[in-house]
Amino acid sequence: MRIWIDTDGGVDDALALVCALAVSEGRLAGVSTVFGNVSPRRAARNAALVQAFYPGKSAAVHVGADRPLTGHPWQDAHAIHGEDGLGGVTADHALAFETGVVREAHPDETADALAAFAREAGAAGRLVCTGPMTNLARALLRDAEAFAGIGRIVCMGTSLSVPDVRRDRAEFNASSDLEAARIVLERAPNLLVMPLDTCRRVMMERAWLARLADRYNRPVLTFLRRAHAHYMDAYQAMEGIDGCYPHDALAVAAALAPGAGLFTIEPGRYALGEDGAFTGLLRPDPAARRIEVARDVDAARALDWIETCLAVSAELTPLGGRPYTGSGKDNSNAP
Ligand SMILES: [Ca+2]
Repeated sequence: MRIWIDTDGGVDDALALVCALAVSEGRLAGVSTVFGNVSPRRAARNAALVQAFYPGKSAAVHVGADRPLTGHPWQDAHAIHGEDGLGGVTADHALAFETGVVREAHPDETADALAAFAREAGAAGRLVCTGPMTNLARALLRDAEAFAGIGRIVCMGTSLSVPDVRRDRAEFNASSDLEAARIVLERAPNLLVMPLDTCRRVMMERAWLARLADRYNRPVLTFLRRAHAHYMDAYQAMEGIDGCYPHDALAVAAALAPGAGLFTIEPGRYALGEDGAFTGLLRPDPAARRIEVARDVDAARALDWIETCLAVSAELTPLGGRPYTGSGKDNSNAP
């Protein structure tokens, strides 16, 4: 299995990366970043940082699209994920990561890197998109054929229902670039969509994460626990829960552990809602292309799968000391 993660650099993205690194024994085929929770540059730094807990194994992080396909302005999600996307922990760490890991590039070059991965990996390729779908849409527009043989594409985004009509949109990733999401639904082969409301059936409690961080006692676990503090505080304020939903890690689970029986996956034909609280909603449309959707999840099994990933991560990462190698300078604080 060859794994590529396309991420927008938030807290659940960091957990998703850790899970992907666990499944891939600490080495991904590549990472690309997109605007969303934070800027794509910031997201690249965050992805490099997570990989730095696995010394000597960092894959290149390609900086991708910094705006939707329409070019319209976008809103980040710092209120939920923190200014740096990781609950402020990056400031404390005075982070360094392996020099040369982050590749500044034109969004077209990053789209081409994604397509090159799809072409080379073929049936072994697993592409997981955990942010707005802009990079994948760009890649499909430029070289759809490259994706024809890919093993699986999983995108976290869209929603099957409107959880709360007071919301200004149905889901963040799809609504942040609706045109890109539409292109992905129309063209991405072997596509599985992981909707928000399915993800919200898995509650990751603060005490659960704290317990695992203590049990597995590695810098990467301490980092995850601390990065989640702000995120969980935000959910506590918004929804009164003492935890959060591991959206992006569930997308990774669906792509990398299809035999684990975590999800109820059904085919369907959908268009995307475009107005207000319905923006990014999956609306049944008999004229649309058939895709697969994770309609339900076994929450207990999903949490067990994440725990297994954290246990494996503990084995893969060094105990104590600075987890970082090299001395990459932080020059990407700007959102
Ligand atoms: Ca994300």
